[in-house]
Amino acid sequence: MIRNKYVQSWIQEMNELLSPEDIVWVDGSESQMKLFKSIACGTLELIELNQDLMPGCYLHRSDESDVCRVEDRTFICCENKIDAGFTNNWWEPNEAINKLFSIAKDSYQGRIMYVIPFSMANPNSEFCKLGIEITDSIYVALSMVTMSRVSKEVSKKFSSAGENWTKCLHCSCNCDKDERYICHFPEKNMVISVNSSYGGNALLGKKCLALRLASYMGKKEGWLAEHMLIMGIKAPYNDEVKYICASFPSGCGKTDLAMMKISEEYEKKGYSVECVGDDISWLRIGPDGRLWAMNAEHGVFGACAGINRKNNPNVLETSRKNTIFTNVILNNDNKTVWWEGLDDNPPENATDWLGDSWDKDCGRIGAQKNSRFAAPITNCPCLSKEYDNPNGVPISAIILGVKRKKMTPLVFEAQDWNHGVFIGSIMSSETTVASSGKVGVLRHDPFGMLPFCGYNMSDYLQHWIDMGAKLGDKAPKIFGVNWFRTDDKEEYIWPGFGENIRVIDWILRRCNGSLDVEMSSLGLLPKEGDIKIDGLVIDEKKFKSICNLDAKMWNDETKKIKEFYSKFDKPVPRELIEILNQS
Ligand code: GTP
Ligand code: SPV
Ligand code: MN
Repeated sequence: MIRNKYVQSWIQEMNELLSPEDIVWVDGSESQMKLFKSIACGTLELIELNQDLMPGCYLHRSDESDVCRVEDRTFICCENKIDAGFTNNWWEPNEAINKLFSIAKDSYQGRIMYVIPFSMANPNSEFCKLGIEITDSIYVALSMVTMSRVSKEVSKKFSSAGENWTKCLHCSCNCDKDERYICHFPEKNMVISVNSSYGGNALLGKKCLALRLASYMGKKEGWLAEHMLIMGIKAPYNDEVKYICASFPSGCGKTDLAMMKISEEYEKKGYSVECVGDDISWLRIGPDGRLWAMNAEHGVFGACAGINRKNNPNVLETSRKNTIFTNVILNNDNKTVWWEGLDDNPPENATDWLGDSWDKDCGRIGAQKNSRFAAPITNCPCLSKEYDNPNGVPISAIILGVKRKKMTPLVFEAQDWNHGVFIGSIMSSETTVASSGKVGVLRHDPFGMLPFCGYNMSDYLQHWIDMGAKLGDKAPKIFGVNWFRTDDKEEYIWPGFGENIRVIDWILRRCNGSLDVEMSSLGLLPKEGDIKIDGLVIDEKKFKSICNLDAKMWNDETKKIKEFYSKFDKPVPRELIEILNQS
């Protein structure tokens, strides 16, 4: 129980609306989590995995329709439509609440109402944000404890928080996809989500609070909430670890980069990589005038597809204990999990994500394409000792990544901060399975924030420009990357994963001012030979092609950018228009 009259009156109000059988306050304690897991195993919401091989691990299967974020059913419910902007769906707040409450009414009947007081970012940081999620799903409750910070200490913080916390209401309902709504009320500091229990739709501290509402708060308070990983890199020519942030749209490689395993050869040369965060960064200007970043989360909600011992052993290792898997294959013989691409040993006696019997020759894939794992970030073998620093870490460079078969070079550098904001504003990337809708469709996704910016996109870009003006000559350099260029056979040209250290190396050297560059219309490109490819199996001609900008393709691209800018419902900052006109 929390001593805060605003909390108590909201719980009372929700109790009357939802009519639960009982109320359980979640404190995240080990004994409570143990109890929840045993209850969830009893109701088959969780399946216990092999506790010798994978201690503390469980499998969950979702409703067939409920496997990813649903952007077309996600709304910003602010007073004025223009404040949500053309990149968001808008719904008048009172109308939205009426509809959502009619769906939520009595929907907890015969069920438990779990009340989860949580903190996004370290609760000892002056920058943390408190929230309370109410849910009737024990799977959501367990996942929230992994992904955010839930503890007795956090609960105590509410007694002096007044009204300064976010209301997060989640109702499982009957998972009706036609009545599924993920609604954000920035002016009321509230989120309501009904009819989905999938991560980004239901773990309301994550995308809903820490990005959509936090981006709105950041605009008002002078900071940035971004879809970015944070990593530290030790390089032989730097005395200290340098930290960088990198944004990529959903499903384009953040978790992999944040935890990348570099080759022994690079380790021997004196490089090492550490992870601070893999999905959501909060960025502020510190007392020293530099940009500082902190991880808003405390867990990893990672995609399983693509994880294996070769490409990303650190990500695999992160998911080997105290992890909840969703929608992967169950090996019935040894009660472990499997997904396509994990290794060459598909289980013989297996059950697929839908609960049907499965084997490799049955003609169906067994793991849902957006199957996920939720693991404590403390599992990460390369976790930075700074991951929890209440001040965050100082940022030396910002990377803006996209997934594009053509056009965007492997790496390039912005001429200055505003040019970097321009590059962020024109990011165009292929859609992935992280969200419903067609996969592989190229779309503009500024800063990887298209689905997560909780306010008008013009104001967001202006806010980035304003942050740069405040940072002045202390602003980090901004870079673009694209690991995903393909050849005529549709095969990736760049080996990616651990070899991305070679690109990061170029970026860090550029931050030290030690390399020269080539000019291009998109930005500064590496000079031939400056990105090391020794020891790689890569066709030199193809490598050269991904390091350069094709003039005709860029020319076509500028037309698409103009078209995109013309869709904005408030003026695009003039600094960006000027850059476009010169490009
Ligand atoms: P979300 O959690 O949805 O935001 O995804 P993410 O941005 O964290 O992406 P993640 O690291 O889960 O990777 C997504 C997909 O990209 C996986 O299928 C990876 O195998 C693939 N991927 C990641 N890095 C690379 C790379 O360097 N090269 C190639 N070719 N593929 C990569
Ligand atoms: C994403 O889609 O960007 C994710 C997964 O990281 S979710 O948390 O569901 O948004
Ligand atoms: Mn993500």
